[in-house]
Amino acid sequence: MKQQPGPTTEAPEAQAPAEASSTTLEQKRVVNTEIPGPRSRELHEHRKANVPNGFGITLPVFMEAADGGILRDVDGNQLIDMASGIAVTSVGANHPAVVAAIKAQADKFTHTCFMVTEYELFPKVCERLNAIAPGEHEKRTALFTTGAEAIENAVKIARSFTGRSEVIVFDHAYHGRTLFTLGMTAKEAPYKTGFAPFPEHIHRAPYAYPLHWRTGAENAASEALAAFEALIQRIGPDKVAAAVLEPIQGEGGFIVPADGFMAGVREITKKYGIVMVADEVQAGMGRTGKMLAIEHEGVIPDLVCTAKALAGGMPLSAVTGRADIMEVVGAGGLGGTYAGNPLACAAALAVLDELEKDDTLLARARRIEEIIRQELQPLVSQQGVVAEVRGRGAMMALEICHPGTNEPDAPTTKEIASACHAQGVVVLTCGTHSNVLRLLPPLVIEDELLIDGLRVIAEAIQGVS
Ligand code: PLZ
Repeated sequence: MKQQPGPTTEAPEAQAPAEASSTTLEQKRVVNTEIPGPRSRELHEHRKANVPNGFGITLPVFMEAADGGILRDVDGNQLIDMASGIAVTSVGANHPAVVAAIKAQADKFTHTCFMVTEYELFPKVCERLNAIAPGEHEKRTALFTTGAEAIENAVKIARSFTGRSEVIVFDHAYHGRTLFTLGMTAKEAPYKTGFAPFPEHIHRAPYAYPLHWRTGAENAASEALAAFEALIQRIGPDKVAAAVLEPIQGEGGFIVPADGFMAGVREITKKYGIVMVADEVQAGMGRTGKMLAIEHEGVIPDLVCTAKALAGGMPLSAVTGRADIMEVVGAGGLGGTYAGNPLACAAALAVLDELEKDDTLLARARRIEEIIRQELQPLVSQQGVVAEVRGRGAMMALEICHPGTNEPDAPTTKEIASACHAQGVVVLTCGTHSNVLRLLPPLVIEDELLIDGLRVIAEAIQGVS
């Protein structure tokens, strides 16, 4: 066991391979201690004495450096990052161009508040997002700080535009932790426990979840759409302001909707003058192999919410959409002290440059899907616990069920995740029934490291099967 001096000490590390210019940590898994190691355990005790228990923790390990596909902890272990801080560090956690952009802007100024005096970075980010969002129509973008804030503002804008009050969301949806977005979020524990009452005027429709559709996957899209339209009829079409949905559901279980479902939602919302809002907070910004996940569906939503990977870890979110909708809110109706913070905007411009450079990173996302399917698809069997491998690009998941059934198996999922953690692979779980193992590696992870991580996962699964 190797005791490291502490989190503030700069430990020089193995040299980066010459060709990988951004890499400062050797891209290799290293497990020197038990995980968590002694120093992490010590720091975790300090945390417990100071931070409320309400902040959950996947893996109580403290990090001192992150780079490429590696997270290095304070005990000198190098863990493989299959989480990207929940789909945030897609270009890597210390991309040189992003770091340089943040430093350069910090030298100039850290804040003016865009509602007080202006700076060019803000509209520059908006211009880029206006070009990225699908559709040839004129667009506007409003910047905020968190994903939840973007969703809340999308709802405010849709209400303002339609003059209607009601909002439709879907089963398994996750939209945030603020009170309104918590009302929109489906899963009860741990998110909603003890926090009721939730805001009214939120209605829930089924999401076309192929694996669990009661009458069979082939009926998921048509029956879910019929239920959606019936719900609109029950509420009254002239009362529904917005339908908000994730093009691939994230926290709910990495659910890729049945073919035709998104297109159907588009058609129905158009028919009733309902604003369609795509929540791309988790799936967006290159994660799925396209800039936005909705592009896989060929659908043009009215509003698109982005956050997470947009600014490579700096807090920034956006609502992008049809100019006629976005311009309805009067001056002063939108904002926030930190909305579109200059450091975050500088980071976002650097991230967007990286994501738009020759399709390299988007192609990486698609390659990551190929590798994951190649390594993990063979685990799907009637006798095993892996019911399905699904997802798009670098947003992939395994649904864990009791063998030969579609019954969610949360304890086994937890056991697999723990086994991966012990071997130095940071995986996350998700799903309404906590039975989905999700993989969100940074897009810059090297093949060899990814494969090492996937083999650890495969072994962990074989260990419980
Ligand atoms: N919409 C689709 O995935 C955030 C939540 C982590 P914020 N998902 C990670 C946690 O347990 O708090 C998310 C999302 C989708 C909205 C959000 C909310 O984004 O930036 O966390 O507010």
